[in-house]
Amino acid sequence: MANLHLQNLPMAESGSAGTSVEDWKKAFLWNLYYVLGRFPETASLNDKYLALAHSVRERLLDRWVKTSETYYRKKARTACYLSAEFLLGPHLGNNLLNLGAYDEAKQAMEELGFNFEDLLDQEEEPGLGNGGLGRLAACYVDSMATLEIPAVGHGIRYEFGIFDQVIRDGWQVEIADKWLRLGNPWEIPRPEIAMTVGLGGHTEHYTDENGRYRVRWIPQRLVKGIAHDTPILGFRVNTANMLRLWRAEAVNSFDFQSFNTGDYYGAVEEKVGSETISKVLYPNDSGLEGKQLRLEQQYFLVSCALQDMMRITLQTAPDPSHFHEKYAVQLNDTHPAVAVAELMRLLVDEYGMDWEPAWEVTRRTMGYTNHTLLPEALEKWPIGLFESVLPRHLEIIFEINRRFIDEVRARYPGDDERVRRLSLIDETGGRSIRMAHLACVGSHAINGVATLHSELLKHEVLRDFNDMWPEKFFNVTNGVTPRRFLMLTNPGLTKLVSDAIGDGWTRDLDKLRLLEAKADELAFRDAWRSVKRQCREAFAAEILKKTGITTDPASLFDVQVKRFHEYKRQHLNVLHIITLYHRLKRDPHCDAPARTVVFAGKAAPGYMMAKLIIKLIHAVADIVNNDRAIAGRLRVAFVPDYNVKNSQRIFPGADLSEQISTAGKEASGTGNMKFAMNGALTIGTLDGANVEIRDAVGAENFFLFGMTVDEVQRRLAECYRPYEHYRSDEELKEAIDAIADGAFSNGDRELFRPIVDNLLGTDPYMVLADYRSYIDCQDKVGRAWREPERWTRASILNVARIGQFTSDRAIGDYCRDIWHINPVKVAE
Ligand code: 26W
Repeated sequence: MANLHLQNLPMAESGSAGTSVEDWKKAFLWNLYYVLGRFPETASLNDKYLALAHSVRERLLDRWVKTSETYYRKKARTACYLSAEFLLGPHLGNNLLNLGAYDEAKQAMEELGFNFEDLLDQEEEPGLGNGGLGRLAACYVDSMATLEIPAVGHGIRYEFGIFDQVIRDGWQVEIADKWLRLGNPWEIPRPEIAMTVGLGGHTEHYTDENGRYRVRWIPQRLVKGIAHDTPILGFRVNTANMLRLWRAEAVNSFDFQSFNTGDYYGAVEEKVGSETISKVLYPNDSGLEGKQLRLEQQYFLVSCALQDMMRITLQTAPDPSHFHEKYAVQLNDTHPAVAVAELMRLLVDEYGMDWEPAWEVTRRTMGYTNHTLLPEALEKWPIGLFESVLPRHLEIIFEINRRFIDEVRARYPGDDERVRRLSLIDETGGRSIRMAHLACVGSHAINGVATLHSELLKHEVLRDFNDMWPEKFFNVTNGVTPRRFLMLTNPGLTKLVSDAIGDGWTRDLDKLRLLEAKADELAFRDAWRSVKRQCREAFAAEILKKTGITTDPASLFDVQVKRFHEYKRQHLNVLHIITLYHRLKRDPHCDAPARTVVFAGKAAPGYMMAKLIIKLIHAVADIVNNDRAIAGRLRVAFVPDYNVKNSQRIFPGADLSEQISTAGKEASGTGNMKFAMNGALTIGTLDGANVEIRDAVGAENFFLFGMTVDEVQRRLAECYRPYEHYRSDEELKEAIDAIADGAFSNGDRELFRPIVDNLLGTDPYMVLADYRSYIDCQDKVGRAWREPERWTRASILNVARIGQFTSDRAIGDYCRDIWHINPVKVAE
C-alpha cells in the first residue's frame, strides 16, 4: 500500500490522457481524492469503482471533445438513431477495452491491492431496454463509433429501467431497478440543453400576415426535456460519439399562482406529473398496453430529439429545408414513428414551410426498421387517446393520410379494399392509427432485420406498401458487437484465437475465417476444448452462486436465454427435459450424455402464461435435480435476473444454443449470434437470422429441426389439431401427462393446467407439431457431443464463419444503402 499515501498524489497529473499502469494509478488516486473526497484506507468498493470510472471518463472526454470539434468543423452529415430503448450494459470494462487499456488498468488496480473483477462488478448496468431491440441499439452505437460514423443516439433517460427479477418459490417477482442510486459517472447532464415539449390542448387555424393559412397548437401542458449525454467510444479509434438521453422535468418548479393562493400541494403535483414521463421503462416486449403515458414518452423523445437536430441544422444551414442533408434519422421500430408528424409540424407550423417541400424533407430524412411480425406487437393508437395528447399531430396524420389515399386511388382506381388495407387509420372496432403505416409512408427506406423477416414483411405484413414502392424496401440483417460479446466476455477464447491467427480479426471480423484451417489441427482442437472447459467451469461456479445448484462442467451445457414468450417456446425445451428425464428413469443406462439445461430470462409482468412457464421450469428442476436415481446425468438451472452483465457470464460457457421459435415469429434473434461467436452450436428452426447463421456456418455444423414458415402456414390453413400429436406420440403424451397429473406440483393438477390446456387446445405456437422433430434432433446433439473431435471442429467452424454477424457489417449496410453517410476520421 506504499503508493497509497496522500503525499504521493500526483496533483499535476490530473486530466492526463495517458494509459500506462502508472498513469492509471495516478488518475485513480487523484479522482478518489478530488472527485470523491475519499482516501484509500476507508474508501468503499463503490468509491473505488467510481474513482476508476472517472479516470476512464477523463480519457473519453478527451476523445469526445476532439470528435465533436471535428464533426463541427467538417459539417458532417450525421446519423441519428431514435430509439425508446438502449440496453447498454456496464460501461467500465467495455470502455477500457475500446481504449486499448484494459490490461494496464487491471494491473494498476491489482498493484494498488484491489480486485479488478470486484470493481467491474460494482457497476449497476443501465438496463434501459427490454431485450433484443434495445440491445441492438446499444450494439449499433458501439459500431457507429468504431466505424467512425458521425452519429448520435437519442433515447429516454428512464429513472427505472427494466425491473430486476428475483425468484420466490419458483415464481418471478419484479423489483424496481434503482440503477441511479449510487450515481452514474458516465453521463454528463446538460441543463442548458433543454427542449420544451407540449402535450394536450387544442389547435387554432388562422391566416397569417401574408395571407397564408396556418395552424397553431395551444398545448395544455408543457414539459421540459433535459439532455444527459453519455460518450460512446469506438474500438481503438479516437471517435467518441454521443448518446443523448432525455429526462423530463417541470417547466417551472412551482406554479406561483397556486402557491400564492395556498395550493402548495397542487403546485408540487404539477412538477411531479411532468417528471413521470421519464420515470419508468414499460416492461412489455410485445403486446400493446394502450397507455397514455407510453404515448407521452414516445412523443417526448421524438420532440426533444427533432428540436435538438433542428437547432443544430440551423447553426450552419440557412433554413430548415436542408434538414435531410444534415441528418439521416433511423426509427427503431414504430416507438418513435410519431417523428414523421412532429417533423412535419416543425417544418410547416413552426418554420412556415409549404406542405409539399416539408413532406419531401421528411421522407428523405426518415428510415424505418421493423422488428416484429407479431400482430399484437404492431403499435396502434386509439384516435381519441391520440387526439387528447397530440391534437395537432392527429390533424397532420389525417392530412398525410388524405394525400396518401389520393395517391393509392390514382394508382389503383376502384380498389377500395386496398385503400382500406393501406390507410393509416384502422377503421375496424374503435378507430386507431397504425403506426407502422405512418412510418412506411413517411420514410424513404423500410427494412427488416434478417433476410427471412424482410421477405415476410414484403410479402405479408407490408405487402401493399411493397406493391406500391418496392424500391423503398431493404434488408439489414442484425449484428452484435464482438467487442462486448466476444473479447470482453471471453478473454480465454480471444487469446486462443489471436495466438493462432493474429489479432487482425478484432478490427475485421471476417478474418476469423483464418481459423478454418486450424479446425483440422488436433493440438488446436485440444486447446479449444480446454478453453471451453474452463468457460464451463466459470459458468458452473456462477450457477452455483446464483442458484445453489451444482452442475458438472464436463456435461453438455444446453442454454436458452432470452425474454420469456410463448413464441420462443421455452416450454418446448421443458418437454425435452421431461422426456429425457423419463428415459433416464426407465433406463439408467441409456446412452444420453450428461446434460445441464440452463434458462434465464424475464417475463413481462402481466404475461401470465410466460410467468407460469418460468414456474414450470423451477418445478421440473426441483424434481429432476433431486432425483438420485438419475445420478446427476441431467440438471436444470434457472439463472435469475437475466441482463447484459449476467449474459456476459453465460455465452462463453454454452455448448448448445437454443433458438427454437416457431418459424416466422422471431424477426432475427441476436442471442443466436452471441452464442455462435462463443463457439456454441445451435439447435434451431429456420426462423429469423438462424437461416443465415446456418448458411454461414454450414448445415453440418448446425442442428436444424421443425417446420418451415411454409409448413407452419399450411398446417394452420388445414386446421391444426395438436391433440392428434399428443395421442399418437407416446413420449409426448407421457411428458404432458406428467405435467397435468401434478408430477411436478406435488399432485396439484390445477397449477399448470393453463399450459396443458393451451397446448392440447389451440397450441398457437405449434409446440406439439414440432415436438418429435425437436426430440430427434436433440438425440443427434447427444450423439454428436459424444464425438468430441467432431464437436470441437464444428465449434471452431462456427466461430470461423460468424464474421458477417458483427454489428459493424450491419452498420456498414445502413450507411451504404439507407443513410448514405461516410466515415469521418478524428485525429489523435
Ligand atoms: C409495443 C410493445 C412492444 C415493445 C417492444 C412491441 C415490440 C417490442 C420489440 C419490437 C420487441 C423486440 O425486442 N423485438 C426483437 O428485436 C430484435 C432486434 O431486431 C430481434 O432480434 C428479435 O427477433 C425481435 O423479437
